[in-house]
Amino acid sequence: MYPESNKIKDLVDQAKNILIIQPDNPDGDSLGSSLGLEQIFYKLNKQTLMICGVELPNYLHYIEGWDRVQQELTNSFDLSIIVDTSSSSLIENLTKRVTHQQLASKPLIIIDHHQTDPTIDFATTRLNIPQASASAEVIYELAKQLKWDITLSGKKSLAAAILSDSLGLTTNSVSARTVHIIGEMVEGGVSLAELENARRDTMRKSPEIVHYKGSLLQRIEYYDDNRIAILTIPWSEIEKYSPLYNPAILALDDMRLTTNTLIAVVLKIYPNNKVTGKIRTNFNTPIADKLAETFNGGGHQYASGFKILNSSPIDQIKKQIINRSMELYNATL
Ligand SMILES: [Mn+2]
Repeated sequence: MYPESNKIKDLVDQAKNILIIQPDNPDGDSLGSSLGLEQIFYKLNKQTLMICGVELPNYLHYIEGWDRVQQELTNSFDLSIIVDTSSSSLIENLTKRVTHQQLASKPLIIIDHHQTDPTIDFATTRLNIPQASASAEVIYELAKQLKWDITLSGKKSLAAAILSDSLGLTTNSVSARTVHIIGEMVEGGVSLAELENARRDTMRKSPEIVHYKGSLLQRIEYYDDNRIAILTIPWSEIEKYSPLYNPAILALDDMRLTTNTLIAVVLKIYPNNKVTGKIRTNFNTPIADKLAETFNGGGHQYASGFKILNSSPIDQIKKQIINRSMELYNATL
């Protein structure tokens, strides 16, 4: 039993209208976790509203129910739950729609699995299990401990979330328990083939995007004997292609799969000197979180990100990434 479970049960028992919140960088885990909670609360006769500060990207549309996630607060709530982040910088867009004050005036639960220290400091209770492969895994365990029933559709959502964050049960954070949980879901009627098929369908790209991917791959820069791969995406391309496909996702896997490469970074350049970085590292190079922290970002050992406002010129950022990466992996070799 998690120490926070009973507290969470009390808060849910007392609530009628529950707001379920995803971070500004929604992914398969945050979406599947939200939908899983929605289904659990449905069985408990609670009203729910799922919200996210940004529009859900197309590649998440394979998870059934994504279209129930709203961007505006259309109902009052007496309890809110943030899934899959503890970082205040990842709810900035959201707080344009639901103010800090509104959130802080009602009980707030955080359910997360990130290693980084929390910066959302007004939560009533925070259930954070860094060993878990996904927030959805934490939600499944919590539901089990509290004997909350999960509908088949809720199990499908949670399974999709775990498979998404664990890259099909292959990341370092996958424990025997993670695999058992997926087993229990399959016993409960979830078809992994069906989930994977739906996921692959959304990976189909238009010829235009396939060609764009080709141009991205040609622009990848390699440093330090190919150990570091960096790709820069300018605003003009973000504007043109992002609605169709996330440009970073088009290139990251190929970057990581280059001979000798340990670390892959995609930098996106936005107007007003804003730069974001998406970091992925290979097995045996668990430094992604530390590299992100150099820029006040965070995340996991193998996947992390950061955001810089008032950024210095991009070449300087690259230099910083290269120097810090070398420092970090040379220390682990
Ligand atoms: Mn997650």
